Amino acid sequence: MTNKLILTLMALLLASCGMMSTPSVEQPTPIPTFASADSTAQDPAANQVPALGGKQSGDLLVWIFSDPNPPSRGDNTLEALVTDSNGQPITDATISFDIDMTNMSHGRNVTAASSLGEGRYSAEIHFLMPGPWRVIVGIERAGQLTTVRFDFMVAW
Ligand SMILES: [Cu+2]
Repeated sequence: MTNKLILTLMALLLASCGMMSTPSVEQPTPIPTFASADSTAQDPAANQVPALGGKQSGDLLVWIFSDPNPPSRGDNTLEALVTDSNGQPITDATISFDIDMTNMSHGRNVTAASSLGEGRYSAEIHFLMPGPWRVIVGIERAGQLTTVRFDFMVAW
């Protein structure tokens, strides 16, 4: 099961590498202020307007948050909020964070996220170095895998 998922992820990564001829000109994705799971005050899904750091893939909307914000070298909490296109939280997905630098590879580093409920998923992430990083959020649901990529800068 795990090996199958990893192979699928690798195949998707290879496919996306082949399709993107100019990945280096991509603008880093700003990461919005972290909102903890028990804070519903600024839930970006509530008003159905994509926040900074939010992306759509198929009928899924994905936001990424970091604590601290901006993400910094060392230990960070990454949180993903996943909803359908109507802003309804997706609570039954299996979420993973695949992180690496975009200007050099630090090898494979995939962390399974824990569900916090209400479409929120969280994991502890360690950034080895400051600089340009990306996280590929893997969303596995009903046997289907969707990946959404976010590029951002990690501070000192
Ligand atoms: Cu590095």
